Order: sequence, then C-alpha cells, then structure tokens
Amino acid sequence: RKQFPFSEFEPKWQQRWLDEGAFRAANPGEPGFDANKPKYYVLDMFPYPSGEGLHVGHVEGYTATDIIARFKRLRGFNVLHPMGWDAFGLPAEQFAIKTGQHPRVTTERNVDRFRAQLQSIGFSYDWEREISTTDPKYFRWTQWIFLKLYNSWFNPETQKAEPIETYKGEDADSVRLAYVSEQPVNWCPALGTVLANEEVIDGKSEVGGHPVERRPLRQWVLRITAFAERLINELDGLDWPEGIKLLQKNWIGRSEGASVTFGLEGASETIEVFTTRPDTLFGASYLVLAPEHTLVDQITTAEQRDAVEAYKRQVASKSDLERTELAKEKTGVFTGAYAINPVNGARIPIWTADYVLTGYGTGAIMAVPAHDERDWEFATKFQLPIIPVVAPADGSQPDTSAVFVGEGIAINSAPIEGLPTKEAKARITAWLEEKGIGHGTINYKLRDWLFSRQRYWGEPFPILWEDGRHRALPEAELPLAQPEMEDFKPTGSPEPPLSKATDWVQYSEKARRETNTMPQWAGSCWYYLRFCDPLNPERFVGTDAENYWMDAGKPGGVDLYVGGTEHAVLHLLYARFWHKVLFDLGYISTREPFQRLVNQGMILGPDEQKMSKSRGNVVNPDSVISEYGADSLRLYEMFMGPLEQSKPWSMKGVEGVYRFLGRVWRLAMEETQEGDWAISPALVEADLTPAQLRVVHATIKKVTEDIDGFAFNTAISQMMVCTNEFVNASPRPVAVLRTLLVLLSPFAPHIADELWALLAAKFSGFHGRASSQAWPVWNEEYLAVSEAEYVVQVNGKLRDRLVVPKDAPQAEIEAAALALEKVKESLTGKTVVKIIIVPNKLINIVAK
Ligand code: ANZ
Repeated sequence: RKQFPFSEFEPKWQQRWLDEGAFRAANPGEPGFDANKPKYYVLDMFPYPSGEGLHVGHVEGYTATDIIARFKRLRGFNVLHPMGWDAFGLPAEQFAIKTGQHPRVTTERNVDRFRAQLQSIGFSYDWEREISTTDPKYFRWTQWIFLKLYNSWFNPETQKAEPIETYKGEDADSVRLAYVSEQPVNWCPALGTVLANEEVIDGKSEVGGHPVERRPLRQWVLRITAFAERLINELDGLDWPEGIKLLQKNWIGRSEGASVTFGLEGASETIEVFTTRPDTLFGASYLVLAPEHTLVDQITTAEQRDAVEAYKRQVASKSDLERTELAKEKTGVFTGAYAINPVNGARIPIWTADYVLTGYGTGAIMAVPAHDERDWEFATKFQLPIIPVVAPADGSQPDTSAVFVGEGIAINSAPIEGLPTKEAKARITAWLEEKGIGHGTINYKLRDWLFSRQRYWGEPFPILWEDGRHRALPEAELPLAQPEMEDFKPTGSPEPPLSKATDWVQYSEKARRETNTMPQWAGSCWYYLRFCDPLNPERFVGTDAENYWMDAGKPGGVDLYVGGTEHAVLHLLYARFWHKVLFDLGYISTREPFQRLVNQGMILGPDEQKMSKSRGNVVNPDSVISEYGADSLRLYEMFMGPLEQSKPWSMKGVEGVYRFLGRVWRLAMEETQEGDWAISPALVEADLTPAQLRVVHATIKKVTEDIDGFAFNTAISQMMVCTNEFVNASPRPVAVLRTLLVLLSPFAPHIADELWALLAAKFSGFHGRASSQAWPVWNEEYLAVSEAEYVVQVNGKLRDRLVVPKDAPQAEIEAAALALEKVKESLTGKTVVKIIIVPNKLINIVAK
C-alpha cells in the first residue's frame, strides 16, 4: 500500500505547472516583467542527451539548482532557470553509423526522452527557453562567434581582443584568434578523428580507449594562449571552489624564467633555450634540442647524421606523455655540434633527446645535471659533466653524488657567487638583458586549442578556401548546416566525411568550403548567453536581456552554476575564453561568465563504486520514481549528504524519506474506511503553543539558512523534526501546514502543492500554490531559548553535552546528567563525590 497517492498527483501537477507557465521568466520589456525584483540566474551544466537516458548523477545537481530556483522565486527574485541540450558529439554519430539512422533522428529521440524524464521529476525550468546546440537557429550563432574569433586578434599592448582591422602588421592571418596551422595532432584511426590533447589519456582516446597516433595535419586552432594571464588573474574575483581554481591555474601552467641565447661554435646561428633556473647557467654542461627542432638537421655533423636520423624516426610515434615520463630510461644522440655558454665561454656539446618537447618553451634546453633530475639521469647515462652551482642554504657541503633540485646559494658562478637563488635569478637575468643575450620571460603549459574535428555531426566552419587561402563565409549565409548525406562515415583518412558531399563543398566555380567541423565543446562555450534570450533572431543575445540576466558591471554573470568536477578544466576554461573575447569586442557586459560555481559530488553505486553499466550497479531514476515518486527521489538525493561530497546510493535511504513524506501527508490527511483520503479531523484552526511556535520558527530559520548554505540534508532533517512534533498532535493547528508546505515546496514540490490545494477546500489562507507563496520569515522572539546547553564533565574532562529547560530545578539537571550514556561509562567503578553546576553552562561531576 502506498504511503500517499503520489502517482496520481505528481503527473497532474507537472502538467499544471507547464500549462500555467508557472516558471516562465519574463525578460525586461516583456509583459509580466517586474523591474522591482532582483534577478537570480541559476544554471545547470546542460546534459549530453545520451542513449542511456538520465542518470541519478544528473538528478543530484538538477535537484540542488531546482531547490535554489524555487527558493529564490519564493523570496521575490526574478529567476532564470533554463535547460537545453549539448547534443552534438561522437556517441550520437557512432550510434548513427552503427544503426544506419541519421544522428539528427537519434538525437531528437534522446532529447525527447531526456525532456520527459526531467519533467517527470518536476524541475521548474522555463521550458520556453529550451535550446539545443544542434539546432541551426542556435549554431548559426556558434558559427557567428567563430567568425568573430577569426576576425579579431589579441593586441599585446591593450591585452585585449580587437577587430583584425586594428592590426597594422603585414600578415593578418598570422595573428587571428582562429588560425590555420600544420600541427602534429593526435590522430585516432578507430574513431577516424583528431583529438585534443586533453581527450587523449595514456596514448588512448578518452572515448572508447582506442590507440592514438601523432601525425601532422592542417588544423583550425584557437589562440587561447593569448589569454593565459587573464584566465589566471581573473579567477580572483570569482566565488569558485579553491580546488577548481587551482586545477585551472595548473592547467594553464605559468612558469617564470628566462630565455637565454647560446652561440654555435663555427656558425652564425644561435640557440635559444627556456629555463626557470637562469641562476644555474654556470652549471650548464650540454644543450638538448627536441628531435623536431628545426636546427637539428642543420647542425648535425656528417658523422652523426645516420644516428640522428634513426633516432628521429624512433621518436616520431611517441606521445608527449611517454616522452617526459620521469621513470623512463633516457635516450638521445649527440649531434656532433658544440655551443658556447654565454656566461663563461665554455664549449658544450649539443644533443638531441626526446625528453625535450617541441611544443614547450623554445624546444631547446640548457642541461644542468647537478640540479635537474632528468638532466642528471641523462648525464649519468651518457657520461656528461655534472657541475654543482647551487649549495644548500643551510651551509652544508653540496653532495655531488645526488641531484639537488632545491633553492640555495649560488656557487662556482662568479658574478652571482653567494647569492640566494631568488636574487641570483634576478641578477643574472638583468645581466643577460644588459648583454643582449637573454631576457626574463614567462611560459605557459597551455597550448592553443585545436578546434577542428573530422566528423559529420558538428558545426561546419563558416570558411571558404580559394587559391589556398581562407576567407569568412558572408554572415548572411549563416547558419551553414551540414549537407544531407547518406554516408557520413569517417573516410579512414584524416579527410573529413563532409569532403564526400562534393556539391556542398563546391561553393562557387573557384571556392570550396572548409570540410572540418567544430568540436563538441563549441556549443557549450556560450549557451548560458543564449538562454538569456533564446528566440532572438537578430543577435546571439539581445543587449537588454544580456545586461539584465548577466548583471552588467559585475565580474561574472550567472549567479550560480552547478555541475560535475569533470568539467573543472576544459569546459570552464573554453567558455571563459570565448566570454572574454566577446567582452573585449563589446558584445557582452561581464568579464567572466560564472560568478559562483558549485560542484556536486559523485553518486556512487550501493557498493560504493562508481556507477557503470559494466558493474551492473546503475540506479535508474525512472524506476525510483515509479516506486516512490519524484518527490522521494528529489528528497533522497538531497538527504544523502552534503552536495559536494560523493556518497553511495541506498534504497533503504529512499524508503526513509518516502516514509517521511508519508508522515507529512498524514499531517493533513487520514484514510477513510472506504480506503480514500480525507482531511484529518484532528486538523483545526487553533493557536500554536509556545513550544510549537518554537519548533516552527526554528524550522523556518534552519531551512532558510541551510538552503543558502547548500546544506540541503540538514534542512530536510529539521523538517523531519518539525513533522514528528505535529504528526501525533491532536488537535493539530492547521497553521503549521501553511508554513511547512511552503518550506517543503522547493524540495518536494508535488506533495506541497497537492496538500495545499486539498487544504484550500476546508481552510482559509491557502490561496494559489504552496510553490507561489512568499517565503516565511521567522521571529527571533519565538526562538528565545528557554533551554540551556550544558557541557558535562567528569573530573574536569569533557564527556558530553546536555540540553535542559532553562528553569529546570537542580535535582532534575543532576539526574539528567548522570543518565547520559557517556557519563555512565566514565563513572563505572567510581562513586560520585559531588556535582558542581555553573548555571546554564557547565556541570562537573567529581567522582572517586
Ligand atoms: C635549466 C634548469 C636547471 C632547469 C635546473 C630546471 C632546473 P617548467 O617549470 O615546467 O616550466 N625545459 C624547458 N623547456 C623544455 C622543453 N621544451 N621540454 C622539456 N623540458 C624543458 O620547467 C621549465 C624547465 O624545464 C626549464 O628549466 C628546463 O630545464 C626544462 F636546475 O633549465 B630548466
């Protein structure tokens, strides 16, 4: 038997909310817009509509934001709470290839299923704002933003993106924020596409785990590195978890150091190296060039040529990760050439080795084996000199049998002798600058963003090629949709599938279309802007709507963004980058997209392992809904524990909250003899007793503060306390429900609205819906503690705490203290000598 008839009223309310447009957010200038209210924009990371449907992890974050959205509405905010679909992507395309259906068909089917699932949980989205990244009306603007990137550059003087017209140099193509580059890329033959570095894990594709090779390919790349400094610094004003800020900073990987020029013996060329330790220049005993470094071929001597060529071939297939692994046996070959150390004129050999990467710094290093671990291993293996130039700061003798990587005091380094590392770095850098052989510089690990994919199911690039040169497609021709194709399988070579649509590709007699498509990240880089004004046909977002919802003038626009930590780096970094470009170009009003970020913890399987199909421990939200109802699902996911922690699923826990909702139901309803439900005769219009007032007001206070603090689990506990207080009370004042149902409505909106409507038939004061009331306010006076909390000690040691009425007689306090389990335990075998009571503070039991 069901505790309450959720399966009857939940779908009814979902439909009613939709029909009434209950959660519609009006834009400035639209009917129904109330300019006197403050705004609140609460956003979920929109889902990829996979074939598997919604999982309980989605429900967790989405319930949290829904509680906030409903709470803010009740507190008088204009709330923007939208939902949409990140619907381009590899799985849809692969499924389409496998089943012979067009990805649009399967994507639409998945979207319909996701929408129905979300609606069956009662989330208060403004469904009129629904968007999908695959909709031409949407991706028209993704393409438009790409053209803005293509038509702008980063002006180092203003540190801003500017229209390309302000660039005064010769070759505009060399500075565009979207540019073409021949690059070694991660080519995945099985997926038939190029992957970004971050999509490759241990030499395998993140999706599917297929082998990945390196190959040179012509690619579109976005110049995100120009924004590296701002992407670090502008994290400062944001209300994000420190851990996420750190992840972003580490990903950007700023290192301060110097670039130093070494002369070549017997040649006019020079070699520039990047070092973070210019203070160790006197200890440089050889140079290393990355095998791909352009100078390698030029400087290699005839005797060494075969060895170097063989080595380069051997290295070609290795990933950066394999090459730089610390544990790996060092390899390398002498080029036969020598360089001159500019600080002391020493003649040092030039090697090539794969532990130096081509994409970082200058692709060349000065090796200081005494103070760098990799150099140490390399020098030891190839018997190159090891010259200590830094001594430990504590004055102890340098141990030349081991590498010393720390900071210390410069030795064997005439002009900086005796200086501590920091000063030594500054001094030598100044000296290099004076002599014109080096300068201070900053390097970033961040690489420009490889932005093209060889796929069908993505946004085509609005680019034309003619005589080997690219140009923008006229804006009037957007959106540029993919051609209809029967066969959109990867071609097996890096030639994209769109190249098979020959009619589409041939734009004019001379011009051809670009055939790459954009990566899935593109659509999610700006969707939060489109939500502000999703139907605007003229602009990617209207100015008034953007100013209002994104809070012109504040650093970040979206008030609250909730999602998983898997997006801690890439999605958030990419979106911030696009946002800054649009901001610089004057299209939007804020510097940052997301003011506050909260990461939900992972929901683990009942076995405390990650939920996965292969482990067979996946909990399906649909089956929880059919057995216990949507309110129970919502409430349980919030009751599991703090939002940001990971926690295991438990069906017992679901039953627990389900029974709690049953008790809430029975606060108002009673079963009739015929098995129907009728309003409980215990329910009356009556004043609350002081004790009842205290519970109700304590509940208002706790729930209010806990929602603000994202402590949904303890808010629910307090509502349980309140319910237990009243469920057996007879007579039972109906006023309790006027408050409790409103407090409950963000968490369990269906039952709250249903009981509210049922009570309206008999009692006054139940107008509208529970979920459309004003949020209750607590009265501190009712809270005035008539209770005192005592610290209980035994022989001066803290054992427990005790809450008793303030005016309790001494004997009662003593008895209650002695009855405490922990006190009893520590009194075993002892006799109480006396009990000292400091009123309303402390009880000390002296025992022997
Ligand atoms: C000499 C030296 C002496 C270094 C010393 C370190 C310690 P991060 O912090 O990662 O920026 N390096 C520079 N370019 C490289 C490349 N393309 N591939 C591999 N290694 C490279 O590290 C910068 C340091 O890593 C640089 O400072 C350089 O080694 C090396 F006691 O130069 B160092």
